[in-house]
Amino acid sequence: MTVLDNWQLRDETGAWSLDVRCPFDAVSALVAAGHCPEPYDGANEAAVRWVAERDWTLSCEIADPGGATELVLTGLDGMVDVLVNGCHVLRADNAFRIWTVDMRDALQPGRNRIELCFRSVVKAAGERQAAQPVYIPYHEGNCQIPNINMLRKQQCDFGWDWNIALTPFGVSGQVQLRDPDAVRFEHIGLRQEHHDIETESVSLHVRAELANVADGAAVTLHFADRQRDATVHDGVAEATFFIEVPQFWWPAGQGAQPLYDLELSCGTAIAHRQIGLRRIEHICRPDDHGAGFKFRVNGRDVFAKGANWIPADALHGRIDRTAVRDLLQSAVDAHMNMIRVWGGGRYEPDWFYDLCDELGLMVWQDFMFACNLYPADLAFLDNVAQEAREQVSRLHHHACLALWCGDNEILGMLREFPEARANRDLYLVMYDRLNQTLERALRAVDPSANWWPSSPSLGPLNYGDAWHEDSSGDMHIWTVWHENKPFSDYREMAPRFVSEFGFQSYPSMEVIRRHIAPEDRNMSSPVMDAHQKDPGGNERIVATMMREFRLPGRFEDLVYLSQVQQGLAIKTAVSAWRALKGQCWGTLYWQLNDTWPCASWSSLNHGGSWKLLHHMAQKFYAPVFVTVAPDGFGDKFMIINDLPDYVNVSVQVAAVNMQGQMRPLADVQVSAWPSRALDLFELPHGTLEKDEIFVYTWQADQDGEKAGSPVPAGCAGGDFFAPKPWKEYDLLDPEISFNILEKDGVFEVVLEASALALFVTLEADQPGRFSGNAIMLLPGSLATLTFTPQTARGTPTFTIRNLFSATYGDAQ
Ligand code: BMA
Repeated sequence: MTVLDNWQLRDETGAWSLDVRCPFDAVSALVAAGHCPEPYDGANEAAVRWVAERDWTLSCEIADPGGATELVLTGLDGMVDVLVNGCHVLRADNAFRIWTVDMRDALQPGRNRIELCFRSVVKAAGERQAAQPVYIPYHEGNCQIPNINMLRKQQCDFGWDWNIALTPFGVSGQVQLRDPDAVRFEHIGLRQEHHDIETESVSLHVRAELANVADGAAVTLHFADRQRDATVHDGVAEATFFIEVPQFWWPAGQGAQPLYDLELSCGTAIAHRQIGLRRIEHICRPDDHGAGFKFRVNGRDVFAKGANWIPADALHGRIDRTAVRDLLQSAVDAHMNMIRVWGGGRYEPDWFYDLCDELGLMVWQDFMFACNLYPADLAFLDNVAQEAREQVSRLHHHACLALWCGDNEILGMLREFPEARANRDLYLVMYDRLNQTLERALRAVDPSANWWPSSPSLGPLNYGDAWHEDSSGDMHIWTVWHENKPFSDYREMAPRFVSEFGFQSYPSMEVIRRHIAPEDRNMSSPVMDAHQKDPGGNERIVATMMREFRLPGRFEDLVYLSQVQQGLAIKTAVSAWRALKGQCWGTLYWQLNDTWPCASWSSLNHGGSWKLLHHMAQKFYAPVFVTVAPDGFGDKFMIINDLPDYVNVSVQVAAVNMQGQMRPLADVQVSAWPSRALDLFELPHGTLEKDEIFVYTWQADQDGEKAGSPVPAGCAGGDFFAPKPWKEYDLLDPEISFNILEKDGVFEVVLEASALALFVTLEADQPGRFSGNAIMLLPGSLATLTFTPQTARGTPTFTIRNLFSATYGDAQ
């Protein structure tokens, strides 16, 4: 196939014209060419709006294409009419589909002109809404620009409660020419059959659909050092590989991720796939509580630990593989084993799922529908069915792919939109048609796929409230953030699986400095407001802070404390639900990453650096983890073991006062099984003095057959827990001193405190990765944090913060 690479983009007025290469989005291209200000800086968002409010044409000239007379277009992001030498050959209205055009009737000898006419997406969305037989509601809080639900493109493109509304459009894939008569693989259906767990053997069934081949043509397949020769019959060639002793693919933390190459060839047509051999079962059996929700991988129940994935940038033209790899690597580094590709974004490119295969990140994949209602006419449903079939065909073979889910939060919207409340029959039936369309399309392409109708959902055909009902299915628990409940409210729920819960913080100072001018660095400045898309979000952050902490006086301390607070909120939730292991089987917090620099629920900053939540996640998602579960009687210490086997653990608990004086309380040895969380002991209320908190450490070593083999990372740890809000403690100035040593471009910072120091955090004036942060220091013991700069640029200047420096001292 020939890639058409050199294009010219011009607007309807003729005022703007620029050269672009696919993939691109128009907003990024105009910014890069200096025609628009950087939209992520200051309050520039509005200055870029005009781009999507007009029509644009993308054109290129090609020489006589010879036999390559078919146009193949992927990622056509917008409402696009395709013209060849002025002849209309296609209207494309779905960014998630592959479009093909036979150009033979329109081509001419010599040079040919191809034009992609992009109708303003803002106008097109409004026109489509006006043409609907009934109004189709969309979430007005999320969609700052109306009617995104009319368009099959990324739903967060018109804004979201974390996204800038830049309405990008363009080509996120490629435009290519191909010979319509050449042999090609249209679809490669792959199905793994895992035989009984004793023998562990696996059959890989391959069913290749080909175009332009005669019956009897030969297809050669190579897999795992084996070769099969198949013959085409009715355009299909089939083969099975039997692997007696497979190397299984495992989620991160459970084992390795071996990937086998599969190659198919038929004449000049060649296709490749990377295959991880694994069985992922989605188990939702009725039980005493309701119905469970868990993933079983290769026969082993795996607690899903992770976060929600949103697009890596608000402008798809800015997304690149290296930066995405870094984000996904950060997820794995924080002991995550699953991400949810959320339904308001996009089906990610192939390389994204390749990375997840390599890293051992299971993917919960939503179909791209979120928080809005959608049309249910046949043309729309046909379009969606085709989209779903193509996406499942493209992605179903990935080892990482654990679950397909119909949408994000539409069931809640059916209760929220006044139109849907007034006419539930109509909108529920429309919704069900969409949902059934997706399920059918999925099963037609991959009958063995795991399917879940919606997130959250109590289960198939149950349209109840999975935001508050914890007996079955997956939950979105938003009581703390959206309903302003205290952190302890997380403990009131006994969910089976939590696929969303979150708490906002501000981006790190290193990010703020890049995009917010010094004079705007005030929490309620209009520019900071412009970087907060959740109405009331800033108030929620500060109001919660007033409940939990003494309020900082300086902007930078407030930013820091917002991240400590976010970390504590999510840690409270994860600790509570990991402690229900056996009944609850997963926590995916909202959200892993950011699309632009803004106040949000993310644990990674835009650009990939770690917020304090991510550092805390690395600890609270550790495979062996000790936690405190307060109840009416006292504080119960519990241990969770996510390793594949049991471990022997010793746990030491002490009371520590603000000076840092320790009073040992308990020292126990236990054998911790992976199947469920284990109670260690309970210390009654009154165990601690007024100025004391709990400090505890643990060390695990593997027992049984594995004795002597190295214990994986994350098996020894330490933590601290305050049973009262932090503002009730009279902290002392820990007078932290530090020494910096440089070794091969990595900076070691050795820290020492004179009193108990809490949430001690280093910041650098350049991008890079710290080995840890938000740590506790006890007087008399040194702690070392390392900083690895992103690029070598001289010795960084470090700033050190802790709870005392932010909320006492100068702040008062
Ligand atoms: C969830 C998500 C998003 C939203 C987030 C924060 O419901 O599905 O729609 O951004 O909450 O409000």
